[in-house]
Amino acid sequence: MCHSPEVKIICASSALTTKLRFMLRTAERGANKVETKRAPHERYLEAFRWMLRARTFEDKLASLYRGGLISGGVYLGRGQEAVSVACGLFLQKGDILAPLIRDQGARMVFGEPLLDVARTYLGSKHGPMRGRDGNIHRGRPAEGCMAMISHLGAMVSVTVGALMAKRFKGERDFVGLTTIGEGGMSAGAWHEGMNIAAVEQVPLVVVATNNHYAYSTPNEREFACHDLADRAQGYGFEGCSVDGTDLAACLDVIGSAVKRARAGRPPQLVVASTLRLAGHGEHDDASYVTPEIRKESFAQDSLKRAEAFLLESNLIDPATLETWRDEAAAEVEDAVATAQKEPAPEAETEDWCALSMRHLVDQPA
Ligand SMILES: Cc1ncc(C[n+]2csc(CCOP(=O)(O)OP(=O)(O)O)c2C)c(N)n1
Ligand SMILES: [Mg+2]
Repeated sequence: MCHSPEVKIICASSALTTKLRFMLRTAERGANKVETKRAPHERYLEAFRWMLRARTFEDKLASLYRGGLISGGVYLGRGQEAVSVACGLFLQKGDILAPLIRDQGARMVFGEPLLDVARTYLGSKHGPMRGRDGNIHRGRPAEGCMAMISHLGAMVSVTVGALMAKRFKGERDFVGLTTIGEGGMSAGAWHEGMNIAAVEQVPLVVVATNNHYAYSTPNEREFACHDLADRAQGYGFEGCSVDGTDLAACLDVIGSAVKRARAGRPPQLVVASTLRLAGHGEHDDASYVTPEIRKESFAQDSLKRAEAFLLESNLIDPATLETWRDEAAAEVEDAVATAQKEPAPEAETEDWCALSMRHLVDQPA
């Protein structure tokens, strides 16, 4: 469902999949006349590989956590990779990304090295948080990737502030993108951030993932409106919904929202529907998720869906898929093995600042 006449056309996800399938088949034939149609095909494949990398890395983190090798929490984006990868894929140098706990995909696409992640979770003193934070508060602000303060709405204001700073400096053509869970959409900080974003008309995209739970609280105990995207209008945003399990739809809808924000339209809200296919964190067995809800269409696994589509359409063969899996696993193993060999921090002897690494701060004191 879309809330602006201009965006109506992009929001019918099943029609989109049909359109993409057609484009992919056409592109596959390789005729010259399809040259202009190649972008969606290549974008889809690129996105799928990022999803695969994110899932492979997170599966490894889960296994390290179960083996007692990670202290602190491990929070995964399993099932939300299509949304998260699409969030990173349309950003460019000079943009701002403020990711949350389920955004391994977006982080990687926006340039976060795997080694940063491995070092952070494994407590290496060479990590961006110098081994002082065990999970998701890492960032590279000098490169536009904000370090997360909280999952519950704090990052909207931070992103608005970063965008206003860019405006004051006379920069052009930039956008900021931050994410939120449906639970976070009811936090006061989120409301304040959304309001000021529209007042200041900053080029912002907020991608909300309704994964149907905020920890163990189900949707019916979280909000009473019909469609969370309806809230966009009240803030002065343009709003849109998307099936978060459908990679083609996520690419189209989130890509279009980024394009509109960059073109100077009002701030954009996209609400994606999924099911969280993990516990809130790896400490949580999610036993409160009912068998009925697991049968809903929003409970599909976006990675499996994309994989089935690629195989069915003969866009990749099983051997290629296996190679991609092996490559992703090798990258992950490599990053983890490196971080595991590195020393832990020495709190008494080291310099310290809020980000733990002075060179990551925009303007060192
Ligand atoms: C004030 C506060 N209360 C509770 C928490 C713990 N907490 C972090 S995320 C979260 C649930 C968020 O749900 P949602 O916004 O739907 O995001 P999801 O986890 O589903 O991605 C909770 C309870 C917190 N970080 N801060
Ligand atoms: Mg949620």
